[in-house]
Amino acid sequence: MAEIIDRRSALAPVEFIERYLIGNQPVVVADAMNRWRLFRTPEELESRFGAELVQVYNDLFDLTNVVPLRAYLQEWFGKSGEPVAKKPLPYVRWYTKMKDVDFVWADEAFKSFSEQWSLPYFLPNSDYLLPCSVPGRPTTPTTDLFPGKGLFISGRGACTRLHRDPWASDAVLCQLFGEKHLLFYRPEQEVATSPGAAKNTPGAGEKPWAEMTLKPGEVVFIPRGWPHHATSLTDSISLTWNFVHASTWRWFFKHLASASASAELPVLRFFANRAGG
Ligand SMILES: O=C(O)CCC(=O)C(=O)O
Repeated sequence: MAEIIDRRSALAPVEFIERYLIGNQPVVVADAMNRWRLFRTPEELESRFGAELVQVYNDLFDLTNVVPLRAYLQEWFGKSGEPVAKKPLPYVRWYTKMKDVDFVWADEAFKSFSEQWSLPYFLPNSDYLLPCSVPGRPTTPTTDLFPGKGLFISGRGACTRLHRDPWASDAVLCQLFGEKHLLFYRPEQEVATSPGAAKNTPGAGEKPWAEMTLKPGEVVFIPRGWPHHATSLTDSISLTWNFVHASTWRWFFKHLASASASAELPVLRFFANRAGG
């Protein structure tokens, strides 16, 4: 039988760090977005950012297009019936800058709503290795750049296929609108997760360790090394970022010495060059 992922409220940062971050366990926190005043519907999102250019990906992380957000919402949101028109369904991952390349980034949009949300209270507010922060100085994804920080905007049926996050990083996924179904596999489970691998769809072979539905207002913590697969059960808007906290430095350094880290160098360099000090 599949495991049940812990669902917590009033989760103290000390407990989060020990039990989930160092302990490398997923958790859902139900009350961390209670005070956010961010857009909560596709209509609000469109009226604010409809004209902005956004990055469109396939069901992994291959960029396929750049379009005005309004064009994506009009084509892929509010559809009834089976979402079979196009496979894989396109998926907007509107990331902020994380590489030294000229591109379409979400930085200006994030600046414009930085006062309408806050660091989820259970997360550490300083001492990050990624982004590289000055020890003790407050660091927050509301105003600081983090790798993989962005708005994930997906029509019903769009997926992010099975993968492990890069940089030996942890991630949080904050659900603003709609519902997502998530499958989690343990890090030691042998599942195909290399980008582009045709096989990295769940179902064949290993069974997931846990599955869950993420609902609006909930934040799920996705720990380093855990293969995971996400399907948008409805049209969906999430806010997400990745990080490496000093408390998990051992795993980060071990990862840097591994072969897969070399493909991740552009992002690591970008953050290394920005490190304050
Ligand atoms: O929400 C999704 O579609 C995928 C989220 C995810 O895989 C991640 O944040 O690492």
